[in-house]
Amino acid sequence: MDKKILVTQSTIPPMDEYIREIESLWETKWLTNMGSKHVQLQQELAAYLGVENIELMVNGHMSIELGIQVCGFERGSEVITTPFTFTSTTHAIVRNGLKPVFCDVKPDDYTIDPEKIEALISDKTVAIMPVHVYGNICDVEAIDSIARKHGLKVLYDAAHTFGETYKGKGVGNFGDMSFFSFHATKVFNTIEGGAVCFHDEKYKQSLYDIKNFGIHGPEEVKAVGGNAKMNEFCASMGLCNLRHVDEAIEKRKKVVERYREKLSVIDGIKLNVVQDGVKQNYAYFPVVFDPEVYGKNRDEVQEILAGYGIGSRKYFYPLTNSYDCYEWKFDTAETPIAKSISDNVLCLPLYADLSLEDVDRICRIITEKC
Ligand code: T4K
Repeated sequence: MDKKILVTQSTIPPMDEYIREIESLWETKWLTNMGSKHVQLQQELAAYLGVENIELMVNGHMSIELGIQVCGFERGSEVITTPFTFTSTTHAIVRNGLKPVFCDVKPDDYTIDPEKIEALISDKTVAIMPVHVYGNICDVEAIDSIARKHGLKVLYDAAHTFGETYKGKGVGNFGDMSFFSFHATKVFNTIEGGAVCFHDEKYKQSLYDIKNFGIHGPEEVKAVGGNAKMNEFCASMGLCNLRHVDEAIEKRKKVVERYREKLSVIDGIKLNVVQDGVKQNYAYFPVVFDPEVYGKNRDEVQEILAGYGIGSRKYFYPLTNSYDCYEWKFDTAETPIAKSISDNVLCLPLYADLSLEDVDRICRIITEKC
């Protein structure tokens, strides 16, 4: 039986490094509630990401959900977003009592198509929520100018873009807020975790309140917050992983380069775009199959790979505008490019420790189509 390869694998530090990091927790017995690890990680991440303001959260999803919440939009307002994303983005909008309005994506990088945004703006629109999907950075300049013209907030789902820069600027600086995920499957992980990066200082207190019950002191509660704190064990994992993340991204780069070298010559396969001005993090390796030219469809390729013990994932199928859990019924035909990408894309295995021999094996199977 061939060695099993999963679609990704968490990057974790050497065990003794993590144990050293958490040793002090046995002395202090301070396990959560913004302890020293939380404080340190928040500072180190602000520096690494090159952002002024950051608030750590329990996971990426709650970062989005609570980030939207502190904006204080009226219930029933509309948020323009894309359906080509993980469940979380659209759920976070809906769980805030807001209506998602779906905009199609661009065929080259699968991010929101700015040319199609303005037609979707109504008197109920309050924000645009684009997704830097696969680490492809949205057209931040065009989105910014539309948002300014119409007085809308821009909230980026930056879950896939840890450490990326655009024209030398940390990606967390664009728009009003950016939401990061530090889930186990991400380029940088804190086991579970996430963060909100934001410009306006006024959100500092409200984000803190919302993640910590609105407690200002032992006898003082000033806001109706919940609990979305990152604990000290997760923060410790983050501190360790941050020391190794550049090395991990370098290793991912080598994997991606090998995939590109082997797969770019195959007809009927479209590889992810390489964007100008972007320092990439090599988060995902999406491949879009054209069944007419390649001779097999995406599902057949996934099945063939699975036969060799190789995992792949249809990130992101189905589109979120096909879900029937929302009170509104959307039509995926309104976002034809997103539909076509979602129907044909397959993310191949990618993680720092994936060997180039394994990449070659995966590419051989795809090249030989059997
Ligand atoms: N916005 C976007 C655009 C996102 O993609 C996500 C999350 C979010 C928001 C929300 O952020 P979080 O709240 O999750 O922080 C995964 C992740 O759970 C999810 O974080 C991620 N996006 C999504 C794209 O993928 P699954 O269902 O694919 O995970 P799972 O459990 O099938 O794992 C995939 C592979 O990863 C496994 O085959 C092996 C490996 N793995 C997994 C886990 C859980 C590990 O090596 N270690 C692990 O601990 O959702």
